[in-house]
Amino acid sequence: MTKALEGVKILDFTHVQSGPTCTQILGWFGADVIKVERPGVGDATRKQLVDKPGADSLYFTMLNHNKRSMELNSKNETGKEVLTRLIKECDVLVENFAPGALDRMGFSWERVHEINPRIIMASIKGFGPGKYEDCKVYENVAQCAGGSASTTGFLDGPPLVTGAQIGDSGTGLHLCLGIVTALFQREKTGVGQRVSVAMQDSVLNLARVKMRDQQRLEAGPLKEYSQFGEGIPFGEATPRAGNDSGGGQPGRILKCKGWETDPNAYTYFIIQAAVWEKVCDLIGEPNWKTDTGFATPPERLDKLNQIFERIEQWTMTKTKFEIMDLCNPLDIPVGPILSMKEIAEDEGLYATGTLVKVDHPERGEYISVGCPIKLSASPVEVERSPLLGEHTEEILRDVLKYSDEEIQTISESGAIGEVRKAAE
Ligand code: CAO
Repeated sequence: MTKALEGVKILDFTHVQSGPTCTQILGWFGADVIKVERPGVGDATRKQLVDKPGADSLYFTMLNHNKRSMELNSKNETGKEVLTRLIKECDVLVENFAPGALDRMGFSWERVHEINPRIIMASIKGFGPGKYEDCKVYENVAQCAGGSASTTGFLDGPPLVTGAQIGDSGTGLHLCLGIVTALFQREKTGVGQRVSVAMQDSVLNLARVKMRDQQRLEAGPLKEYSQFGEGIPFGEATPRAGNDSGGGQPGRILKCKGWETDPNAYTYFIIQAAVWEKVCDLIGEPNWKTDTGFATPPERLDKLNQIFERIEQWTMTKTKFEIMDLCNPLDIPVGPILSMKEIAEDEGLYATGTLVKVDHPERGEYISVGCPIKLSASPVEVERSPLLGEHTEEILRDVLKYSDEEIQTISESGAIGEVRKAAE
C-alpha cells in the first residue's frame, strides 16, 4: 500500500525535540526524511541522557524514527554546494536552529526560494517577531511564556510546568500541519511558501481556554473554579485551578485503594449535572439527590470540598480500575491516573501501534511511542532511527546523483566528515 506522503522529500535540518517530532510524523506518513547533521557530532540529543554508553540515547531514537541520516558541514564551501543541490531536490526544508543561524549559513528564505521556488521552508523559533525574537528557547521557557505555567498548579503554590511536552512536541505538531497545508496549496499554485511557528504561540494555542477565562474574569468571578466555592477572591489574571476541569464541570483527582504506598493510586472524578443522581446512589448518599443545598449545580458550588471528600471516602475503598468498571456503565466520567509503567505494560496499546517495540543495532530492543494519528489508507511502520551519517553516501549517490569521483572529491573537502558504513 502506498503511503500518504510517498514521493515527498524532506530536508530535515532539525535537532533536539521540537523539529524532530514534526519530521518524524512526516516520515511515518511516508515522506523521505533526510536528516542533515553536523559531521562527527550530529543532533546533540544522540549523546544526551545516555542510558547505554556508546549507543544513541532514547532521547534521540524515540524522536527520529523513519529518517535517513546524512553528515554534512553546511559551513564548508563544498558542503554548501551539496546543500544547494539538496534544496533543489527536496519539497520541504524543516529547521529549528537558533534565530538567524540559517541566514548566517547563507541560506535565508529568499536564497532558498531562489534555489527552488517550489520548496516549502518550515521553521520553529521560540518567539515570533518582536522583542524576544532573537532568544533561544527550550520547552519549559515556552510553557512559561505561553501562559501554561501561570495557569497550572495549585492556587497556594508556585507556577508549574507539565510533563507533556507541549512546547516542543506541541509546536512540532503545529508545524507539521502547516507543512501539509502548504503542500496542499502548492498542488494548486506550484509555488512553495514559508511556514513559521513560534513555541510561545503553540503553547498559547493549547492554553486557549485560559485566555477565555482571562476575559470572563471581567464579567465576575469564575464560578466553576474551586476557589469561588471556597470564598477566595479572584485577582486580575486567570488563576491556577489545581485539578479543576477546564470545561466548567466540577472535577477532582481523588485517592483510591492503595494510595498510601502507590503514588499513582488516584482517579479523576467528574460530577456533571447529568449524572449527579447516579453519583449519589453509587456513593451511598441518595438524599443528596433532592436535599436543599445539593440538588442543583449552583447550590453545590460552595460544598464541593465536602462532596469530593465524601466521594473520596468511596473511591478509597476501590482500585482506580474498579472505579472505571463501576462508573463507565453509568456514564460517570472517571479516569485512572496511569503511570508510565502501567502504560508500557498495556498490550492494547501495542495492538493499535500506539506503543511499538523497535530493534536498534546499538541498543537492542526498546519501547517507543508510535504514530498517534491513524490513517486507514496509509499504515505506519515504525523504523529505527538512523545512526549518524548512516546514509550519507546513499543520499549523495541516489538522491543527488553524484558520481563516484564527485563523492570522492566531496569527501576529501571535509564536507561530510568520515565516511561511515551503514549498520547491518
Ligand atoms: N554544519 C555546520 N554547522 C551547523 C550544522 C551543520 N550541519 N548544523 C548546525 N550548525 C551550526 C549552526 O549553524 C549554528 O552556528 P552559528 O551559531 O554559527 O549560527 C550552531 O551549529 C548552533 O546551532 P543552534 O544555535 O541552533 O544550536 P544551540 O545548541 O546553540 O541552540 C536551541 C539550541 C534549541 C536553543 C536553538 O536551536 C533554538 O532556539 N531553536 C529554536 C527553538 C527550538 O526549536 N527550541 C526547541 C529545542 S528542544 O527543547
